[in-house]
Amino acid sequence: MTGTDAGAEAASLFTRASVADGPRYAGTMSQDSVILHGTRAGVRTLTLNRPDKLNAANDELLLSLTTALQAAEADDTVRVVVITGAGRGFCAGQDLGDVSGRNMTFTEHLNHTYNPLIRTLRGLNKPVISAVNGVAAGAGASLALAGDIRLWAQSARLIEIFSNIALVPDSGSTWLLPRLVGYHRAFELMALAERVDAAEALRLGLCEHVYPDGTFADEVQAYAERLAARPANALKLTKQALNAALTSTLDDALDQEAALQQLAGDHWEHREGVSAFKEKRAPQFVRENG
Ligand code: T3D
Repeated sequence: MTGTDAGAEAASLFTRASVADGPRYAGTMSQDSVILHGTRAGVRTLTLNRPDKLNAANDELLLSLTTALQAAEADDTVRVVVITGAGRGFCAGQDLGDVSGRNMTFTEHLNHTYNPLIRTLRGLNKPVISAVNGVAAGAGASLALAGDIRLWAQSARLIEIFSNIALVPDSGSTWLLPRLVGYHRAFELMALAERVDAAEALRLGLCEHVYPDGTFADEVQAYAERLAARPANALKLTKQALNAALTSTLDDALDQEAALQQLAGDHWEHREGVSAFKEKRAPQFVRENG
């Protein structure tokens, strides 16, 4: 399949499904957009859509993705966000064709594009799944690592490729990767720009699950729907607690847990969970008015 065919295939998933037996994804979608949006069963799927360039990131894509994440946050019907790529790539990092004529320093560019994106993604009050359908390189690798849950297709691979063009890893890779694999393995992956395949990614803890390429999109949707049925307020507070704990002392984490537990315990979700346990039924955490 060529990149163009792959883009058309990704776009046609929306078109075909919305007229067939129940939409696979529904919602707004335009074929020329660099980010395709689709929502089904509380799952908002954002698809990077520059398949001819393995979804390499230009400014339009980066700013649109940040805006799309903010829109997902503001939409009460969205309970889980999935980020994936159209075609055979997830994201090949910065579009290298876009760099030379740029009217910004590297620092300005990162502060204008990648850093707001990663901050928005990591700060989202809803679970974000990085659905890594193919190669994730450079800042695309950072994006692949940044999700709360990382699901990989069998043929996906991750490359901390920055040193091939004599740059420093960015978009959060220097913060995330050593926390996942330790300083030394992180340095080696970055220094040698080694490819990490799906089996190795699973072993290293860079992803939670690997699925066959052929059923990947369906597996991701099914996983995301499981997550969407969980208590949204409790997951929001869990994210806040974990993110704060990543840089805090045990003492601070205990204080934080005590404060957040009050917010969780006062919420209707907690009462529903306890009632469901006593009544020996499944809890119902999805309500129209949140
Ligand atoms: O602010 C700043 O600018 C600093 C921020 C930096 C963040 C970064 O991400 S730096 C890292 C930038 N990315 C790269 O260096 C990766 C470059 N790409 C590759 O090395 C390879 O494409 C891959 C290893 C990712 C995949 O290889 P392969 O063999 O599977 O595919 P391919 O044939 O190389 O690529 C397919 C097409 O995508 C090809 O176009 P063509 O020849 O068919 O017309 C290729 O040029 C294009 N493409 C892939 N990556 C990029 C790209 N075009 C522009 N920019 C890319 N990053």
